[in-house]
Amino acid sequence: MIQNTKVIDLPCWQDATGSLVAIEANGTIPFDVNRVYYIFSANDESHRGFHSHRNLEQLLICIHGSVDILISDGFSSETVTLNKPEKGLIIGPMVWREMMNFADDAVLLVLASRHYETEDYMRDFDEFVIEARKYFGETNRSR
Ligand code: T46
Repeated sequence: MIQNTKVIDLPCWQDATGSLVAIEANGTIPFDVNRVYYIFSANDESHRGFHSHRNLEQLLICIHGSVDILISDGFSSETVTLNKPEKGLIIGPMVWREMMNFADDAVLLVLASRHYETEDYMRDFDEFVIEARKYFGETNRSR
């Protein structure tokens, strides 16, 4: 996987009456949740994201429909399809993301570790690659 990202199976309780997914901060996901937002009414022409975050940690879940998430750590990239409510994608700091191929009925739910901070966004891909390579290079060296 791309560094600082992880696909997780969310705990799901199913019986004849339906299904329930529960997510606990600092349990199921490794951070406090300080913000929740969701994206809907997108379609297959919608292309969103195009940024990284310096500090933010997030869990993305497509709770209805499907969407592709392109993630890059500045070295390589990968596309993860989110297409079921019990599949989550954790994205940590210094990961570029783009969201595309939204199904018309897609609802992308995001649990975020921090409040909305415009200064946390990195929107220039070339600058992101330089900073991410420094960041992950240093992270790798300290392992
Ligand atoms: C991310 C991906 C997955 C707010 O006012 N508060 C918020 O918490 C957010 C997330 C957005 N906004 C405003 C800022 C913009 O005027 O909503 C508008 C659309 O936001 P943005 O263009 O950043 O949306 P996306 O879909 O490109 O990116 C969002 C998140 O911003 C980002 O953190 O990781 O979803």
